[in-house]
Amino acid sequence: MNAPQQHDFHPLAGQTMSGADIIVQVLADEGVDVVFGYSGGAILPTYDAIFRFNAKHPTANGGDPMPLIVPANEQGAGFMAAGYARSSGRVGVALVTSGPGATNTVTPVRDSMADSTPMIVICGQVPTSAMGTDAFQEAPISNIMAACAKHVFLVTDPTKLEATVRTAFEIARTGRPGPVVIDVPKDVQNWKGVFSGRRDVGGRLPVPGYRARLRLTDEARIDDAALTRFHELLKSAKRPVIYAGGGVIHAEASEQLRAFANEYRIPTVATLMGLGCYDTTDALSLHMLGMHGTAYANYAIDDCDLLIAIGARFDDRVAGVPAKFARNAKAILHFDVDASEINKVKRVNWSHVGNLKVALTQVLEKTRAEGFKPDYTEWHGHIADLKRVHAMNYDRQSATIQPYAIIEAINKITKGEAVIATGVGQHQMWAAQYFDFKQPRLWLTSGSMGTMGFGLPAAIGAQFANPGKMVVDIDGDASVRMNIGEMETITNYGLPIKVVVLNNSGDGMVRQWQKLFHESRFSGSDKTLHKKDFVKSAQADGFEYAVQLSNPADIERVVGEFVAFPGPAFLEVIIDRDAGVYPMVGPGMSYAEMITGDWIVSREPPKVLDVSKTQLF
Ligand SMILES: Cc1ncc(C[n+]2csc(CCOP(=O)(O)OP(=O)(O)O)c2C)c(N)n1
Ligand SMILES: [Mg+2]
Repeated sequence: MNAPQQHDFHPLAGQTMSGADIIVQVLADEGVDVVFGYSGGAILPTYDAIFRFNAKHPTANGGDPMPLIVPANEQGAGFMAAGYARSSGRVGVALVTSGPGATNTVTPVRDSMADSTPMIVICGQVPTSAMGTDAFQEAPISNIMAACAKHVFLVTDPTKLEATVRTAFEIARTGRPGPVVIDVPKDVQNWKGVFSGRRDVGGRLPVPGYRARLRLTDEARIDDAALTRFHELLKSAKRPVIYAGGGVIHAEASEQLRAFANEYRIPTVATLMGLGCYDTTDALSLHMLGMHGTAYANYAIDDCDLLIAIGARFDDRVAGVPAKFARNAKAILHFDVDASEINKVKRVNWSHVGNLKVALTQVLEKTRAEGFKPDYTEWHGHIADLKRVHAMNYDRQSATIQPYAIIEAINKITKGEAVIATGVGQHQMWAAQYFDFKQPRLWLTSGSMGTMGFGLPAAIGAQFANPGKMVVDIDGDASVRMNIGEMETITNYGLPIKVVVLNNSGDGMVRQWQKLFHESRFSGSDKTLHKKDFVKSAQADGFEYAVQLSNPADIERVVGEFVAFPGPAFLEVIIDRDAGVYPMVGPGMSYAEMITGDWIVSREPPKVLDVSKTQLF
């Protein structure tokens, strides 16, 4: 017999409410404690509902239970919601008006899809009677977003509004997380009807296909034969490496990953998105692999005889030349929640699709039961040599500030415990390489999309999700300009975020590629003649601490002062314009051919780059 179905009703069930009130009530039910958004005609009823909700339910200290945080631009709201989600694992919410308000969130929606970030964007829409007439501020949001969101709902039947909003949360946070867009016409917000208040699955839309797929992966277990095969493959390896990706963080499986890796002391590399899933200060952490990974991580990948990929997808920044990736591995094993990632880029010898927490627990139980006791002494010695000989390094005597020194100086204070957000470019890679991350969800960066302008709003969202935590934004002079309006958002809300701009007077990463592949023709990437005074700009935005640092002798003192400042603080650092990101695995190159620059020891003399092999940026 089936167990009796549990019904869970909200105390307000059965009451008559407006559509807008229903939206806000469901947000509250789902635990939403902050909304990021910008108002406008088509979303006014819901803005009004939030105002009334907050007035009616003050917190113990008289505050708003669901504060509404207003950005300078809706793109900012989207990235705030994403920063909130990435740093907490909870669903971030953005609330915007129709037309331009909604289209301004396309970039964060696509960014969140590409990096598997759970987020909900609620957009106002023109009234149903006006839809399709090119009405004022009408845009075909469900069509536009369908191509880049995990799911889109256009609510035309107001009786389905409540179930739709509840289902949106379910879809955003389950399986491979992602953004869900809900387009709500104004008449649907103004409609009055009964609040069902049903919070269990019966109060949601029937999405049988989706739930069936979820159940399959949730209930998937590695069967005995596969467990035995896993154990055999592991047992026959002398030089195993774990290659851990963002999936470990999304699945909240960092603890299980650490338990498995540490039980056998298996060296671990992380992708850009996986940083923090394994403590980077551990002796067996090889930090990041890939195009700009550490030389020792990439060499370890070349030297390993078994690669265990966990929640990682062999993307082109890691396996640019799939055939040469992990070329000495006798076997590759792959755990993922998404079946479409298996054998997508690289053929694997063993795979499992399912919940990572469960799968990692299963393999650890199996290997324990088998009394697996590997002796990796030789491999550990090799790893220690790789880390020592090919350590990250730079010109420590330089007369100009080297960007790496700034990250190192901040890291010395924050010790792998601060939340770090970034823009996109060289500064992003330097931050990834030189910061430590002791825990997951501390590293917020736009990985797959590589969206400049991500840093400031993501840091804001993260500070709301983690009020007591140190949040640092490491930005580029170009990236920060993209959403520079959000500097004022930081001071408007008195957020103690530390904003660093590594100023190399231009699009450094673009310049690096132009140097390598376009004979140093710096087309459109030079900002030496730009007029912006970043310190004055920060002061104008209300930053009481706004300082420029240009002398290497002042680094320790100024960075110390800056990090210790109790409120919002801004630091512009004039860095060596020619500083590069090394190592670099150029297009078409294998890890063995990686360029390590002047300060990191390479195993092979650098090769001449052949750009013709790929058109990838
Ligand atoms: C929205 C967007 N536009 C263009 C690019 C292409 N792009 C990648 S890095 C980069 C330069 C970034 O310059 P800056 O923020 O100053 O960082 P730096 O590389 O100098 O550290 C550009 C233009 C991008 N990633 N995102
Ligand atoms: Mg720059």
